[in-house]
Amino acid sequence: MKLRHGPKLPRTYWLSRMLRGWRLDRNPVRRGSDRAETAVLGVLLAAFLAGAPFAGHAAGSWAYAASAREAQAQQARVHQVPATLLQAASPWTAYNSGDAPYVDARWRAPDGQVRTGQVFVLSAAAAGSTVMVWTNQAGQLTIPPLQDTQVVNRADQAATAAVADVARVDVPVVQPAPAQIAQLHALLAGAQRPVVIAGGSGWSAQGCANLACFAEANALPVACAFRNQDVFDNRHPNYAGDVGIGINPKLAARIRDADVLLVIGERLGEMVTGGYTLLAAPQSKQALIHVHPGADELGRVYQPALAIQTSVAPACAALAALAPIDAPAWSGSAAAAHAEYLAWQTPQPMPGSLDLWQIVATLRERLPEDTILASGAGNYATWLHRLYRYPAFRTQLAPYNGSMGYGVAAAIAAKAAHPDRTVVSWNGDGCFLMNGQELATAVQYRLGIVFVVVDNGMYGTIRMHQERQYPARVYATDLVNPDFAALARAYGADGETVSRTDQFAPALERALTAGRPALLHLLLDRQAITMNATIDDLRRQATAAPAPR
Ligand SMILES: Cc1ncc(C[n+]2csc(CCOP(=O)(O)OP(=O)(O)O)c2C)c(N)n1
Ligand SMILES: [Mg+2]
Repeated sequence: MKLRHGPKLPRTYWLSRMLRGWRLDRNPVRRGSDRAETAVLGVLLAAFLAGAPFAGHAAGSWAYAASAREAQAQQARVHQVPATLLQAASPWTAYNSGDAPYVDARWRAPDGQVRTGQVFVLSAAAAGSTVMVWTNQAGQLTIPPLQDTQVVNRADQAATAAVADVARVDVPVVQPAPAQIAQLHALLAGAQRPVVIAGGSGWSAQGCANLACFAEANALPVACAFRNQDVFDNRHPNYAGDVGIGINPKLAARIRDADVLLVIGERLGEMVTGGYTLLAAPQSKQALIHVHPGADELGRVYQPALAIQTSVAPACAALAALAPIDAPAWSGSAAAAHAEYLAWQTPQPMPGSLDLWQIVATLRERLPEDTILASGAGNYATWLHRLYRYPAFRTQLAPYNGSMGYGVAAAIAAKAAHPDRTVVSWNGDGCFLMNGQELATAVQYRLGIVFVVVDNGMYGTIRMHQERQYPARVYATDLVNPDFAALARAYGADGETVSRTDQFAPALERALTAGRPALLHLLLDRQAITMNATIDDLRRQATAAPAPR
């Protein structure tokens, strides 16, 4: 028997409508009416199957009417409720006509819960005032006619969700055992060539200041772990450089030759150990003092001479309070390490008309001290890591796990959290292609970020590995890129192409003062694949002496 259906509606429509009715039965709000609808549709279907053709028609019409009723019901659930505004940033100055002033706000909803989210405010509403929050359970944003102090909840579901917010869990602070700090002091007092490596989680501006105080009092050279370069002022005379990809060979030698290695807060993984070569595992030649909050990390790969389980902040406070070691055997080593760090930044020639050494030097000179620099993963980032001097805590956002595209998203979050600070997002072309659509978010929230895209037309890092391991066998690493500057303009951001070094400083100036997102598209010579070798160099070296597999 052939199934028939109502006018203009395919039979699958009303069959699915029935199924939907059954599903909605579980929804306490809709339960009653949908059960009735389902029952009626069931009767009509049975009649239709029993040979009454009109029943198909009636079922279709019924389903149609039922869905209209449902839409109406959803509409009815859009309602205004009074809420108490607790805090709201001033609205943005109008971006362009028709643009809505969204601000971050906190308000107390009628159920007593405190909510946070982006809200739509016509004029600055004072904390404590009652505002109207519009909710819409269907998930569609409804913009009501606005009056002063009227607020629309954009995080639509948040104002009406029946579930409580997830409680914040603060990780307990673990204090170092005083006896272990005394042991640390004794080990250090007996050292000839100590080196400190700082990194990991749990840092604060105070913790960083305490570390600096400890380093100064004891003339210690301090290196920062991979992509944790902002826990020690890179301009400090005791700064020795960063321990990660593309480490300064002189710093690597200093760490290998150290007799006491004090590692504070950092996990001893592949990046910070030069692939487990700077320290022999499991028993390192250096007497290892490992200060870390996680019991699981201590002794996991390396057997330390002293393992101190403690949070970073109290550890640094305890170190700062230690009596300085008199006339240390290593005096002068911090200054030597810092000189080697500076020498490592001496500009080297690179192919093409765009010189990234000079460009990062321009960033160094021009950017305010509290600028946040966000980057992703790729060889393009090595110029930034090696040449930028991170001056203060929380000025570097970079993926410890090497995830590409991080520089875009991290910059957006940073600028949203710190609208008054300069934020630069430093990306490769491959990286930017992974998250570049978030330019729309930056434009939407009027986040004046400077996006830099270093475009070498390829996944350069992977090409580097190909040339080292399989010279001249290029596979799937070329990229066909859009005109990134034009793309930025299409999003509503500023966009400029920079193909020569001398164009960069004025373009940066315009981007910094644009008052909205701006993208600088840097056209890099394809040969500039690493900081010290071109594609041709790598190919030549690999052909002359094939890399061990
Ligand atoms: C999400 C993700 N995918 C893949 C990789 C592996 N990977 C590391 S660097 C890289 C290429 C980066 O290309 P680009 O951003 O253009 O920088 P370049 O190396 O050319 O300087 C790839 C694919 C990664 N780190 N993260
Ligand atoms: Mg690239």
